[in-house]
Amino acid sequence: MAFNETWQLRARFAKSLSDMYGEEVPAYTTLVEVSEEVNKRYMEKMGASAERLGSIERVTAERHGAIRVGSPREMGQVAQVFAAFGMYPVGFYDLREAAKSSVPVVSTAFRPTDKQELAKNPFRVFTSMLATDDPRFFSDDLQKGLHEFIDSRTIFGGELLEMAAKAQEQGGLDDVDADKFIELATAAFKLNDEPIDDEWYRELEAISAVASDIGGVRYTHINHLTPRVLDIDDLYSSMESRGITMIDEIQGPPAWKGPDILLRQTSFRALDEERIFRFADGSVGPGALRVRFGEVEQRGIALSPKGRELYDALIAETDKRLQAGEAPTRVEVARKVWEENLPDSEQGLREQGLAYFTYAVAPGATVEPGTYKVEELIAEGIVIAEPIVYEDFLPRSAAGIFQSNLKEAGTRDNEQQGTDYDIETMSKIVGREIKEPFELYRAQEEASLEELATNLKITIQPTAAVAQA
Ligand code: OOG
Ligand code: NI
Repeated sequence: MAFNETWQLRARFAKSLSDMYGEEVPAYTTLVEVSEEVNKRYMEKMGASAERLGSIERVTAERHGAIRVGSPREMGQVAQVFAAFGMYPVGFYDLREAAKSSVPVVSTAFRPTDKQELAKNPFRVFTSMLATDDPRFFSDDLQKGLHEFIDSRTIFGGELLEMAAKAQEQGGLDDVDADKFIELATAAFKLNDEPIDDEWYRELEAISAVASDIGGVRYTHINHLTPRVLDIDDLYSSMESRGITMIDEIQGPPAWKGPDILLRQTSFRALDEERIFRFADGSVGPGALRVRFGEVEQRGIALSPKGRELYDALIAETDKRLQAGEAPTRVEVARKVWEENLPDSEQGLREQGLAYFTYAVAPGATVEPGTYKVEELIAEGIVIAEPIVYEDFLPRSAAGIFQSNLKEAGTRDNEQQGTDYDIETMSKIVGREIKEPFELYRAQEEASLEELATNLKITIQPTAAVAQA
């Protein structure tokens, strides 16, 4: 009997969710097809350099999912399921603050954390929890109603959780168990056709479509699954020419002549989906809801804290100039701001300590003993730098994606004091320590520098990115 290692379970889970989601949302299948065409075109155009931020095998299989849960209990359970797939919580995102409209959730992302695991299969899931106790969104009565409703449902059943624990303990599962586990885990995220209570759903929807999507139904479901492309501008125009209307712009960094950093994302609008409702008069029948959408992403280089600070400042500067009417679109303004402020080469990013890289000895290279700066070794052809790809999310883009797909802004009472959440409180909720993205990238760069020093038998000065606190 064959044994499925953790990463194999993860790859099977990602594939299984993708197959299910393709049946639920046919436009997703179109998006995946177009993404594959775009990546093929890009490979043909760019040759080997196309794979600088990940092998084509990795990128082709790469997806992120988004799911939403209603309580700390559900968050803890989903963390147990993801741990079985080698996916651990990384990063804290407070979308209540990042969004202009009413998005009452706090989030983390579950993903593999080490380099080899990411290379084998980087499946990650952006996971949001409804902040049911935040009085800016929910009155005392509603809070009570929400708690009762959510506490009375079971999304992750006992068998699924037991198998998850076993998979985690053994570092995988044999074939028979693996089949069952993948089936149960996939089913937990399947769209359910149990009638939805119309009155309750619409009451929450008036506050936020995100609240009704999470707290208005007895199940959860995949909200979206996102393929990765190597050229998101090509993807955007290819989708439009197929007659699929995309949101107004690509979120995150603009297209420009320098290196891709962080994450660019775009989506097409949520579609009205017909679902079965139970109405106040007791009758059962179809009604429309609109919560799911298609999204695509392009990934760039991971930034250091200093790089991230600069990125945030560039975004603020872009907003300012856009307000002042400098150019008609945000993307045009952003491109100018980027060209004025960001180094347009990987070398520039490294020298200023703005982004993370790994370093390896060039084939056959040797060097006299001594103390060196990594940049001089690169200049002499002794060392090769590879960018570290950004594996996480951006709160403002996430809020933008949430928002651009809501029909209404919803309601929110800013006179009330919001409930505090941070990475520590969220770690308690998840039941595991949430890792800081920067720390993971930094550790990766540091480890590669140590290995380099050992291999070349020299001393290497810390890079500008690693030297940062
Ligand atoms: C999650 C939205 C965030 C992203 O890619 O930034 C997200 C959601 O809609 O539940 O997926
Ligand atoms: Ni997403």
